[in-house]
Parts: sequence; structure tokens; C-alpha cells
Amino acid sequence: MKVLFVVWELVPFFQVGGLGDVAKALPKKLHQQGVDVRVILPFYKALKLHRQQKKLIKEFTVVYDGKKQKVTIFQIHFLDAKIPVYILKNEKWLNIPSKDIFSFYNLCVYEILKNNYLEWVPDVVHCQDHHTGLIPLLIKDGNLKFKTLLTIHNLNHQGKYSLDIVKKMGLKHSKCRVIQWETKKKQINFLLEGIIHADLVNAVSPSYAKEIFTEEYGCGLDEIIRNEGQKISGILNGIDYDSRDPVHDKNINFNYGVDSAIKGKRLNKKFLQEKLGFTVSDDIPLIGFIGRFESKQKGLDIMHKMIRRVNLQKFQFVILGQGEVEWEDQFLWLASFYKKNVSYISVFDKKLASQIYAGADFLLVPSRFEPCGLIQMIAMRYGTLPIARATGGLKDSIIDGVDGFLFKKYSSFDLETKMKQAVEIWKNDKKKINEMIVTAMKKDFSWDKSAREYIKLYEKLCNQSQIS
Ligand code: NHF
Repeated sequence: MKVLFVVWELVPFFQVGGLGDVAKALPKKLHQQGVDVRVILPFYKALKLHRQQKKLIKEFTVVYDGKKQKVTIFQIHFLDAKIPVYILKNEKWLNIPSKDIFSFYNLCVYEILKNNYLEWVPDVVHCQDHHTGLIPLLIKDGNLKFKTLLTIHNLNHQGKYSLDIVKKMGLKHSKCRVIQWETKKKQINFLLEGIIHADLVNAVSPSYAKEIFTEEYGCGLDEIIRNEGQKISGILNGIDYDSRDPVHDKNINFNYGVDSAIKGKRLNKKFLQEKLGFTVSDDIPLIGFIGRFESKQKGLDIMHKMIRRVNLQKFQFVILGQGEVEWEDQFLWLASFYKKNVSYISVFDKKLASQIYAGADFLLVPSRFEPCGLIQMIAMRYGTLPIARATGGLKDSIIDGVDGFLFKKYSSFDLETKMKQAVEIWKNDKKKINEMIVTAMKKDFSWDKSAREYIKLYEKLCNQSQIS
């Protein structure tokens, strides 16, 4: 089985969100399970090669906006030398984010497949999110025989661009399913095109795959999704067990495993409290949040309200995240008033993130929606119990009262009630909390299972091609 994994971010070269982690971990597991998988992404200016030597594979031209553009394919490797990564260089269109970056990138991938510039023919082209959404359409339009799978990591980001890029790509409007309201706005929607034209579509958790059929979670695409319903399924992401491991994590001061978790976490908590300038005490619950500051998704409003309302003498909150400036300011303001109990760090710091996973008692994940969510799984692996909203992948990865805490309604009051319940148990029933910690740490979030499910989808696609 040969799979081209098409993506726009990949840890450790370039990362914006959770997709970058998935792009690192999933191909690795697929490779271990016998798939000949190769990854392709743009070679942005910001991409860090970490002193790797890049190998020139091919130079070719594509016509974009009526002009010939030179594109160079370089090859690097990641994880081990057996997974090639192709990076595409073009100074004009692939260097920095612009409205043309993804249309140009999608066109390049299409040209590579059409002309076999990699001298390697995949069975399946596995596209990730809207950044790669036009590839299934281009493949169909060009009558290429590759099967396509589109994975939706976040329906809220659809990649809407002005219709002129369609012309620049040399495509005809009539080929795209530009729906009426998009036409009026003179827009093309990459994700929508991907959902319509891909042979199969999956979302990153079974619950989210169901939620997106509804008006509430469908982000305006629910009608289209219901139409395409028979080809949509859900596969829960995993986490990378090699890098997310409290036994070996070099970013934490006291390593621990399941057997030494209680002591290890206590020492890490003390360290974190000192580092943040909080009162050092075992009796005050230390509650973390790690995430992108994206108010539509991440529940920043209900978390902010809840923190403002509770008696802060009884809690310590550490919030790590960056994004929308308005929300960064709101949390900065909160932290500046309550220095001893609220700490807000707006610069993403990997080391501190690990220290929070290891040192906090609980992690808040109050998302309005969450396609999968990785932080709750990482937290659980570190024995930090999530207090999360019962939605999407959070619902699929946490069992309320067993290995974490779930609240249903998106409201600061429900979040507060659940958090206080969790803290009550933490204070008065250490035995139960310790059992929950062990259960959470032992839970299997490795990629093995998910990779097997992806292979099933690839096989389904290949069998389809034999029938047709
Ligand atoms: O985990 C990787 C990530 C998800 O829920 C997350 C999200 C973006 O919103 O699949 O993609």
C-alpha cells in the first residue's frame, strides 16, 4: 500500500496547531504497520530543517496566473530515514502565507502526481484539511486514477478564497461545486470542494464525525455533509507515545511512571508553583489550560467568566496559550490582578507545557466544539485529570468520573460546577482520585489502533478502484 500524505504543517519542521503533531505521528505508525507512506508539504521560509541536508529531487514548471512558475522538489527525512518528506519550493507563491499559497500548492501536488515527478505512484492520496481541499477535485478533473481520502481536522477552518484563484489555477468555475451563496460572495471554499470530491472523508473522532451533520456543529456545511453522509466516518487521533511520556520527558524536572505518579506529580507541582510565583502548597488545586486562543472553539469566554467568579484563594490557575489578542489581553488583565493565583503565559513554551502536564492536578478543556483534541490525552498520559466539555473527541476519550470529568452544557456555570465537584473529590477522596490518575495514565491513546483504522479506509478505497 502506497500513500501520499499531503499536509501543510509537520512537526518538527513547521507547526501551527495539532495537525502538525498528527502529521508526524500518523505516518510513523502507518510506516511501522507496513504502509509505504511519504509526506509532502510546502517549503515555507519559516520551515526549519534542523540542519538536515535536503536532496534535490526534481525541478518542474507549473502554469499559475497565466505564467510559468518554477517549482523545486527537495527531499528530507523525518523520524527515521525510511519516511521521505518532500518539500516544495517556489519563491513567489510558497514562501509566506498568502491567499494563493494553497491553490498553488494544490496545483503543484496535482502536477507531481500527473507527471510522476516522484517516480513513485501512490495508491491513495491522503489530504489533510482545507489546505489540501482542491486536490481531490483536480485529480477527478484531470482523470487521474488516484483514490483520495480527505481528513477533516477542523470544520471551522474552511479556506474560503476569492474565485479568481480558480482561474489562476486554470480550472473552470463549472468544475467546482461553488454553491450559490459562495458564488454570490465570489468565493471558493476549499473544504467544501474536498468533501464533495474526495472518494472518502473522515473526521478526527467518531463523535465529531456525527456532530458535523448537525446545524449546530456543521459550520454552514451541514447540508452538504448530510448529502455526502455515506462516505463520512470518524477515527480518533492518538498521541505520540515516544515524545509524550512522563518517564522520559526531558522538559520536566522529576520523571515518573504509573507506579511513581503520585510522588512524581507532587514534586512537579511544587516546582511549577515556585516557578509561577504561587504559594507552594499541596492543598490548593493547581489547574491548567493549554491551547490556541481561538474564542469560537476553545471556550475562553466561559473559562474567563468562571475564573473571575470563583473564590480565587481556593484555586491556582495556569493558562498557556496565544492567539486572539483581545483574549490575550483579557487573561493578562486577570493575571495582573491575581498574581498569586492566576498565571497567564502568552508565548508558547514547549517546556512549560510539559511542566504543566506533569505538575497540574487538573486540565481544563472547556471547548465549544473539539474535533479530537490532543491536550486531554497528553494530560491523561501525565496523570492530570481533564475537566472537559462533552463534545467531539473529548467525549470519545474521557469517561466522566473514571478517568476525567465531563460537563455537558456550554456554560461557565456548568464548567464551574464540574470543576468544584472534581476538586471536592480531590480534597476528600484521595483514594478515588489516585485510582482515576492511574486509570487515565494506563489508557491506550497510542496511534496503533487509529493507524489500523486508516489502513482499513485505504484498503476500502483500493477495493473500490478494483470494482470500478
Ligand atoms: O485534535 C488534530 C487537531 C484536533 O481538535 C483538534 C483541532 C484541530 O481542532 O486533528 O486538529
